[in-house]
Amino acid sequence: SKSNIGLIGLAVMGENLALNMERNGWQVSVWNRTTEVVDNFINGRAKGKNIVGCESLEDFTTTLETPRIVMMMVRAGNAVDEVIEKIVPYLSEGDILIDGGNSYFKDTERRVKDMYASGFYFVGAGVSGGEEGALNGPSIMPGGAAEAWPRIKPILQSIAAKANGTPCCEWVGPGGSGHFVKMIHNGIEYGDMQLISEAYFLLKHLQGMGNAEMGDIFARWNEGKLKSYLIEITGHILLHKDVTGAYLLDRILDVAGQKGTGKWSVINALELSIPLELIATAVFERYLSSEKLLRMIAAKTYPRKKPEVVSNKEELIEEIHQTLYAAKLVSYAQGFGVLKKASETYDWKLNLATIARLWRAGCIIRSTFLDDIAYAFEQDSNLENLLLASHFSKEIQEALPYWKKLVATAAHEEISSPAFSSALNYFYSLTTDRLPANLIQAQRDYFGAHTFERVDEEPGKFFHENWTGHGGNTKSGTYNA
Ligand code: NBP
Repeated sequence: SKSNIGLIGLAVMGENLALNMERNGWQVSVWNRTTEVVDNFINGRAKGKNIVGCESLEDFTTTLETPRIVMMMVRAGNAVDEVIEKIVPYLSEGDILIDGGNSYFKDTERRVKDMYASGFYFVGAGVSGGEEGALNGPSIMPGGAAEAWPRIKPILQSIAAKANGTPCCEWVGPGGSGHFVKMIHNGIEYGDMQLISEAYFLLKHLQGMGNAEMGDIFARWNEGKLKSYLIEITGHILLHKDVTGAYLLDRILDVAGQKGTGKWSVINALELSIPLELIATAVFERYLSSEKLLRMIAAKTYPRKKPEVVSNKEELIEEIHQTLYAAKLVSYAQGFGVLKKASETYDWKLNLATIARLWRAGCIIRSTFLDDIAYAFEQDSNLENLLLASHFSKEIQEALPYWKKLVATAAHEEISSPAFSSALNYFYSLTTDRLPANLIQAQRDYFGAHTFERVDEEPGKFFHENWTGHGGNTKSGTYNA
């Protein structure tokens, strides 16, 4: 019989997705550029399963029921275009190509258009959950040619993670929107990881706490409003010992790697003129962590006193707990702000509640907190900023006394907590109706005749002042880049 779906690319993600599909009752054909990989899979983990290994792309396409559904799990970038180019001669009109890799959304935007023009339906689907998610149920964020959705929906929803029975796989929108949403998911993941790392660092240095005790604290936090996969695994990581019986975490070099999706999130936030400071901080901190040698030299130039242990331990733990929550909320408020602006800019009509629900299970940022976010957007689909939702404003008000105290203590004790303080400053800037931007406007007008609006005049009326008495009357054009 013919296969229901074909999968291209048998690295860690593709292999596990194929097994997931087969387990859910679908017959799967597989192809990989390096044929040996196919053989190893078919004779290994796929043995005895309803999975058809193919040596050539031509064979692969003949084993599929038509119209065909082909999912690619290859490295993002040129590899995707190469596979498309190679497979298209064997496809027929109406066939569907899904790119499940971490492709850049603008590439997906282009591929959806080009494939439409050739009579094919292209879908860019973000897949999150790593190896385990791919096997047992990832979060899937498909977008692109909407015609494909009814056909791919049963397969993708069957393999996706379920949150209270609902699959974490829903249609996101047109063009590259699925990959954009996945990109922001990853950016948020960077932010969450940075925040958790700052919490760990403050527990360690403001209390001199050991790994076992911190592991217990994270386990406890995982039962409350911070309940999430990343909090859970942090608890496990803290307690993990290597073969010598030492805590492994203490032996891992403090240099963080990255594959670019955090950076892309920030670049796109800059392009959309929307603040995404917390994620930007997380990305920049990874860069700074990589400058280990420079940090070692600088540490000698500016020797640091040992932080003083904060006396009230339970209070400090609560300060960190509340700060972690509040700063995380700021990060999500910024992330969803970028999604909202992207939706308007690219006319994607994203449903932010649906997106929050897609992330409740299967993916790395899964958490109970996303239920509250979904609820907030359900109550008000035009919500300007998550911090304005009544549930969250109560939470922030509760956290604020702890949050500002902790940021001040960390600063005083000379412990870096850039994301905690960035979040607090965003909160202060957001919640004031007078920023010092009046001075910036004055300076811009002073040196460049960039003009300004006045509080005592209509908005949209621009003025130029002859600040020095010898300037001309010629203004610069008013526009915002
Ligand atoms: P990789 O990102 O390491 O990609 C390896 C696969 O791409 C292999 O099957 C390889 O074939 C194939 N490939 C390459 Br490289 N160049 C090719 C080309 N020119 N033509 C055809 N095939 C080519 O694998 P992965 O980690 O499984 O990730 C797959 C996708 O899923 C990526 O886009 C990744 O960003 C995304 N993703 C990964 C994770 C994760 O946790 N790893 C999670 C979520 C999403 P070969 O065997 O012949 O070299």
